[in-house]
Amino acid sequence: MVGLRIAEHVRKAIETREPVVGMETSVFVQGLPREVSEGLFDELMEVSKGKGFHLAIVGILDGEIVVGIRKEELLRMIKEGAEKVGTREIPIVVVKECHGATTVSATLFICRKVGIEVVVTGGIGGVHPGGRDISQDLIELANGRAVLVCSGMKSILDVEATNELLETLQVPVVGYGTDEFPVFYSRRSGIRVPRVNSVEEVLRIAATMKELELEKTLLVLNPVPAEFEVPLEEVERYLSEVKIEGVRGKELTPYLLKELSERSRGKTLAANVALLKENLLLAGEISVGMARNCGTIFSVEKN
Ligand code: PSU
Ligand code: MN
Repeated sequence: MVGLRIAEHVRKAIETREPVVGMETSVFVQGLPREVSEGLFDELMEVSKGKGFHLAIVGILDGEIVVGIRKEELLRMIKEGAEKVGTREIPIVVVKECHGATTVSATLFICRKVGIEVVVTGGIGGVHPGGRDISQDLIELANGRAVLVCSGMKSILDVEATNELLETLQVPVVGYGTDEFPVFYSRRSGIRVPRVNSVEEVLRIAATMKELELEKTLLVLNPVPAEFEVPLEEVERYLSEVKIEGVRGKELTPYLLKELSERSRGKTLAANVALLKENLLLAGEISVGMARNCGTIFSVEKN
């Protein structure tokens, strides 16, 4: 039997249809420096309490899948090390009884199993230039229904190819208050996406997906706040200075994030933290709205 532990408050919230937002652990373990992760955990918990929704951070501890990990558990993962885990790595980490820091794909997969419909992150994986390294995230977005709030993906990825693949996979994509696919630190990429202007509109699209039984994840792209934006040309300049030879596979994302933060003197890190908070606020509003609407537009009965 696979070990699965759901934090009591999260279990109750799912059962009584209170708002819950799921979140990955890879962003804390591989994506940010340790000191930042520690403070951010508290801040995000405060946000969720203040706004009246539950935050369920997902990870794997000693092979047990945990939905709603506690701070000391996150700190253990950071200290003792945790494998970066996409959906396909879940069974391996479970059997080997080690720690697993979930990425977007694994988090969406686990949230779907336990009934969490809104998930938040900073950035998703995508198609790397050359087209041979394609993130599991994209496949998982096409595997089942949820709403995922993020700020796009890093501009090192092939944004155009990623957007095309999302179309191929029939994943609905909307820009929240923007007509352009945001690229993590930067608000603009030149690649157009359909715009939504309110949480209400997001909720209606999600409800329509449910009614149509379109079993895909609605990708809500929320650009980094303007005051924290690092312009695309600047990010590209830093990236051009980074040597990536020899860094492969799942090591690449964490390596690039660290290099960028050093080269920008912390600007990309500040942007990363700011967008995570903003994305959680938006995901929270969406989850609150979904819980409120439950029993009305969300309970479309099948004949
Ligand atoms: N992009 C970021 N920060 C991150 C990630 C992506 O700016 O922490 C993480 C997320 O967990 C995402 C994963 O799901 O990297 C994608 O990794 P890969 O490209 O190896 O699939
Ligand atoms: Mn990859």
